[in-house]
Amino acid sequence: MEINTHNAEILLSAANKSHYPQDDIPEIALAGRSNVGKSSFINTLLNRKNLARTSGKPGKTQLLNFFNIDDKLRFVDVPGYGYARVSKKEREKWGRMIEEYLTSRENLRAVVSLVDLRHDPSADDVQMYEFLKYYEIPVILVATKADKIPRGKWNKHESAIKKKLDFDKNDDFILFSSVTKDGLDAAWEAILSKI
Ligand SMILES: Nc1nc2c(ncn2[C@@H]2O[C@H](COP(=O)(O)OP(=O)(O)OP(=O)(O)O)[C@@H](O)[C@H]2O)c(=O)[nH]1
Ligand SMILES: [Mg+2]
Repeated sequence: MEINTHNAEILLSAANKSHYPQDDIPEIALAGRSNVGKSSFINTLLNRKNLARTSGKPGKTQLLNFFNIDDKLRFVDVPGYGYARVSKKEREKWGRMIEEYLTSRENLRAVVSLVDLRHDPSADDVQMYEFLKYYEIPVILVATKADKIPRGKWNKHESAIKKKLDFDKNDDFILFSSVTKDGLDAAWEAILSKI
């Protein structure tokens, strides 16, 4: 499929089902810990500086943000999990919002699950991966911030992440950096194979 990535815009932000777009355009959702680089991933794939707003302030993205790409594909930026400085009540609200989307959205083709290449996946990362496997949602695992690890150590970090997640070798695994753009082509290839 030919997609003109220049033709990208934020479409809407949704708190629940009633706000989701009503059509058959395929969606790829981005999930991961707060600050892992979800919004940066979107910006890098669309070659835009700040379409999906990024910040040093974790927990900034609080709604499901739908991005329209050339009327052929949507990215759905999901609020980050594991941010300690939000109340329990707020965390539960996020949980329900994310769960509702992931378990009932027919447009969803795959989830790009982002983890930080530098660290072992957190308990939340493991839980998210298990959740996606349980619901049989195709996963594209993206290990971000690869620029912060010397290339010679990438393999070691990749193995540690796969081990901790009990990674399914049928899922895609992509080493990625929004700074160097490593993994950009592989990420697009994986996404286009799912839609
Ligand atoms: N060095 C480096 N920094 C990155 C990379 N990706 C993201 N960052 C930085 O990490 C911080 C968080 O990035 P965001 O893209 O806003 O993270 P997010 O996952 O969208 O965060 P929330 O919206 O809070 O859930 C920003 O300061 C980014 O510049 C990367 O590949 N390499
Ligand atoms: Mg974000």
